[in-house]
Amino acid sequence: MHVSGPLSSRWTAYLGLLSALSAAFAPAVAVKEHDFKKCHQSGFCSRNRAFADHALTSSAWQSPYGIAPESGSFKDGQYQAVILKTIGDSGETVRLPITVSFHESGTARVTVDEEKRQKGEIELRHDSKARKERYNEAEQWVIVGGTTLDKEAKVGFEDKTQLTVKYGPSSKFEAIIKFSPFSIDFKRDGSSQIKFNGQGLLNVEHWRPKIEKPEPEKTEGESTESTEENKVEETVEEPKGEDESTWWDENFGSNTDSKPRGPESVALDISFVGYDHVFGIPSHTGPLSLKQTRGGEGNYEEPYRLYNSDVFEYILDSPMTLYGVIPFMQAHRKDSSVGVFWLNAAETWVDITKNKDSKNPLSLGTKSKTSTHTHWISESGLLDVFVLLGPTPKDLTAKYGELTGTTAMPQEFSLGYHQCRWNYVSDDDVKDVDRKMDKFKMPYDVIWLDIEYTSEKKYFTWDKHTFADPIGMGKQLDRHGRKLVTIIDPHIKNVDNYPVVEELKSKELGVKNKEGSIFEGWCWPGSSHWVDAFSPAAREWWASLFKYDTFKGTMENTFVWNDMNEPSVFNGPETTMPKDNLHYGNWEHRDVHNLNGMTFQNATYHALTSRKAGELRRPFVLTRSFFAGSQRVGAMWTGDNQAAWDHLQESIPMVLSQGITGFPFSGADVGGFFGNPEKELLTRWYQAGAFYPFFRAHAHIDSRRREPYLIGEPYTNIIGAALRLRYSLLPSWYTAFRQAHLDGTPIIKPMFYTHPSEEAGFAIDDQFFVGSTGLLVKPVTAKDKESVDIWIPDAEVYYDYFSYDVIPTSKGKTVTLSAPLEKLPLLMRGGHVFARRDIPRRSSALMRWDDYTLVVAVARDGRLAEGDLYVDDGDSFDFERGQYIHRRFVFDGAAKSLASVDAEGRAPGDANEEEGAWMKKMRAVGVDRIVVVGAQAAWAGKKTVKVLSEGRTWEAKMEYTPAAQGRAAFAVVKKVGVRIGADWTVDFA
Ligand code: NBV
Repeated sequence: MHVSGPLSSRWTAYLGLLSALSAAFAPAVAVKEHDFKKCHQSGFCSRNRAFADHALTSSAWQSPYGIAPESGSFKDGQYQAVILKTIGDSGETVRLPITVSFHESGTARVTVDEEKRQKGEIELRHDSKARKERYNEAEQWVIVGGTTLDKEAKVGFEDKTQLTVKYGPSSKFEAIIKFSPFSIDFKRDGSSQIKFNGQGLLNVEHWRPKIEKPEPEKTEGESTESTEENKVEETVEEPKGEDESTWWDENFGSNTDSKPRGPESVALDISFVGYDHVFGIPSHTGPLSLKQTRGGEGNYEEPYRLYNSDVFEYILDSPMTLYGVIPFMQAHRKDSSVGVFWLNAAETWVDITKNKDSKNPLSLGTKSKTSTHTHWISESGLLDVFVLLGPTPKDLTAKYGELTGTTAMPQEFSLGYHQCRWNYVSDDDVKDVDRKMDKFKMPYDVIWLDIEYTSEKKYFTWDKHTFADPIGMGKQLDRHGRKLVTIIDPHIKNVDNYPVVEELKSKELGVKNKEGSIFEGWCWPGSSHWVDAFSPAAREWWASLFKYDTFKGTMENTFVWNDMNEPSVFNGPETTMPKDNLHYGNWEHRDVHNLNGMTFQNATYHALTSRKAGELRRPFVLTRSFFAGSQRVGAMWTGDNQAAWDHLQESIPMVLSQGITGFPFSGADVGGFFGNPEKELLTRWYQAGAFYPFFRAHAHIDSRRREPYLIGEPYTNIIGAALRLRYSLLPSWYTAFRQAHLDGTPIIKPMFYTHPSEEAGFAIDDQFFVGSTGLLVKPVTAKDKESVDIWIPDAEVYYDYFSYDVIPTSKGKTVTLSAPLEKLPLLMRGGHVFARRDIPRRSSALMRWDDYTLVVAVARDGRLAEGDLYVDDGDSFDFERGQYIHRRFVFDGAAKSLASVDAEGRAPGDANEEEGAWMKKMRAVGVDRIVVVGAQAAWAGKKTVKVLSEGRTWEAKMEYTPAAQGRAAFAVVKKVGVRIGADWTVDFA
């Protein structure tokens, strides 16, 4: 291996550090914060914060940006003009073309570019091969719809100072574009919601040549920091006092970023007028309702950072960046939600402040209400922002879903339980775990292989000693419909006689360094190269590696896990790639960093669709790093958490945050990655994890084995019950995924989302609803807790899921629920019907033809309860051609009946293709039981109900249990005898 001295010693040091940490591991260890930048260590962040400080404290401040009115034109839903940035007192200006687009979907988009860079009229330093333009391809990766221009958008008013455009549904939205200083005020129904540049923090760092000046005489002892060729830099353009020290190169640790294009950040203040809660911009630890970031009690000192990073042992309650980024923020107040989507893939920081005082000169004059001011700062690229005016949280997730796409319909198995650890050490080990799960009656669907299955960390190979017979292993799993997930990382070992790296090099498909030759860095395998998934040729080649006859040992039940795709580079700056590395198209890594993980997962997703000619199945790819749009190609998890109670607790807001920002297929490592969870913690974690959309247990290589059957009684039994609960509810989970796929609705939903009028619920982030089932979950996340306090958002009746007890409560009350270890606090909200499958089996595949149980939770007023069930083959894309069943269940208390109708009003045979074998078989699957919780007293003594379906009428047995000691009356109809795919009515009268 060709390793340079300092690298190799740093590598040794890293490994030393790793093993020292793992040997003496206690979960209290925390990230080395100094390995990651704070704002003051990031040149563009500190410049923009300083700019903001100046603007916000000087009464004479006026934003130097103004639209040249004569440059503007409005046509077919789009306004185009040029913003002039005035530099200092010189009167000199820089031209910044602006486009404001109004879309039929009701969103608006503001894009600001820089003419000189756009035209390539700049000089790059250091003979750089980088592109000259501001990065303008993010939309090609991210945006999939919702941008058809709204030809109905109309200019309402225009003079020399401003232009007003009316747009959106019934022209309820309005954008007031003020020319000088430039600002935009977005209104809904006549009142301001979102303001751009209201505080005057817009900043586009324009291109300028570096002026070299001879080095001034030095007095002895004085140091010259970060200079190149013994020269100091200065320009004539910027106002005095601006910090230029990081314009041309920037150091962090031992790394120097060469910055061939000089300073090029874009920043903008975005105010949410009258809004006191903002949510989104994952992934961070901390509360769902984001904190202020400019200091003060209980606030952060640092902006939220958005820069995909492998943060080793991340800490809680912090604005530090994590592995993935979604720059989508929602603001919420009573009955109103609005949002912005900042489409920029470069390093980004977001400051948040809230302002209550209307007399403050900085306030926006919004009476005494709180407004939230945000300051978005990106290192490079276009300024490109989408504005969503709501008014409901659901409108926001739907519009965002239109723009960036929705969750892919998952492989059905992937909603089951996943058993993972670093590492199952051999194929025998895997087979043994598989058998033991059966022995202990623990359902599971997937077992995972981490990096140790490979031969010396060479992906697409197997360690022949430990995994001598991967196909034999795969076949054993397949016997119970189970799957295998193998890890494949983006770093490719740089070693002789490894065809994968040889091809990567010879075909020139790797990421390049700033000189244009293949980038070499360090990761698990030692010296490595990185596949450049931005390149179409690289993606095509990547796909070829996954063919069953190329990646030998894999078969139809093998799926893939992409880790380390931030990308993690052990010897790189902040454990990632140098920003001056080059990707396909000669874009600098700086420009595309936050997209990197998504492009890699995307390449793997497409690879899995072409493993064998004629086989087209839904892929399953788990990713650690992500960006807006990743939801279209798989699932994510929250990375390397710790086996500690506070990490369990934090997992809930983190997963909720993923849901409201369009990437709901998410979960945290159950049990905690680092460390060894005590038994109670592990048990509670399974109870919570059973309600993550992605439910996987995982553990670090140095942690003790903790497969759920090892823990002993009573824990094993309790965990088994949590697993079986998950499995029985799989039909409802799958239905929730379908909804997410259709319109971007989160799978688990926080209170502000389901009850946007209830202010007391806006900051609650430790309880949630599941899909539209009405199931309200409040996991226990603290040690020795035998009860939880749950907030009840409305006046509906709530029943305990297990006992059918009626929860004594009223709207807005917090009630205490008893929650001994064996009990997960789970309530059913009245007014819902949901589907289950109650026969416990080893895997989801083995349940697929099982009959259903329908549960009706009768509403407080006894009237309507509704719900739905979606089912398809869970594996192919035939659902896109109508091969699915989607039923709607309506319980009508007045009519005393429960009916099942096609949820989309389709008659049998309406599918746009003849019913396939799956559909025919599925239609005949039955509804075995109906449980009515909150049954009417009038049903007492009734022994049968009348069933009508498919032209026949018959009677089914019903057992009625009267209300007693706080428990609701309930009725169970047995052997209902209807088919799930048919229309039917059960008459309780
Ligand atoms: O591949 C090993 C681990 C993996 O188990 C974990 O889930 C990832 O987040 N991987 C990180 C690399 C090393 C972590 C210390």
